[in-house]
Amino acid sequence: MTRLIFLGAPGAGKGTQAETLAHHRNIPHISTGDILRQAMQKQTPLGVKAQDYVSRGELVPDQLVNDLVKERLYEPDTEQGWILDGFPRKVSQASFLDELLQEKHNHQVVRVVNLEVPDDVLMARLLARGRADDNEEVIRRRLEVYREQTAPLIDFYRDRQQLICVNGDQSLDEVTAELLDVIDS
Ligand code: B4P
Repeated sequence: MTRLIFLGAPGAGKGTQAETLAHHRNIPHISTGDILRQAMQKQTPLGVKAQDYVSRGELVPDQLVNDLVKERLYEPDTEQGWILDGFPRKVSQASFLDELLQEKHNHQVVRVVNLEVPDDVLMARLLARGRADDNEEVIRRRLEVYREQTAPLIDFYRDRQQLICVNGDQSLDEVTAELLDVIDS
């Protein structure tokens, strides 16, 4: 059973690798960023609430993302496993997820992959992608938010012996190969 969380800075390759791995394992790839972007595109109530935060590079309020993750993890296609990409992004979200997984899976251990990539490489990748929130000023803010709010999760999961670190500064195929190697070991 594959139940994985992908951590990593903006541009570390979370979305890219989570998609590849989910396809490989035939399990759902659950990206809070993708769900928020779809909601923003369709201008749903969630999308309207999220828009301003995402465009400034800030995190969307916990209540919004917690609710969407809970709803998604209760869909039937998650029974054979799942990959969570971009959630949790704060210790408060990790605590929420703990409670949810205890309720859903009786707290079986989930593994957490941290993709490690230097800041200059992150910036270059995101500028090259050029999504709406990929301009230099917003990327700088996303990196700050990552350092302040998300990076503490590395120690949080390391202390609980759930953390696997992978070098994300390699070609796409090399990162995938290393990931498959470590999650199967
Ligand atoms: P996300 O969609 O999660 O965006 P991201 O952190 O920028 O990473 P992403 O997955 O898109 O990029 P990847 O590294 O794969 O979040 C966007 C926003 O949504 C957040 O800023 C926030 O506002 C909100 N949000 C999401 N989740 C939230 C939560 N839980 N709580 C609150 N708010 C939340 O790839 C980047 C680029 O690098 C791509 O172009 C890719 O092709 C390239 N790349 C990847 N791997 C590479 C490699 N090995 N070599 C060369 N290029 C590579």
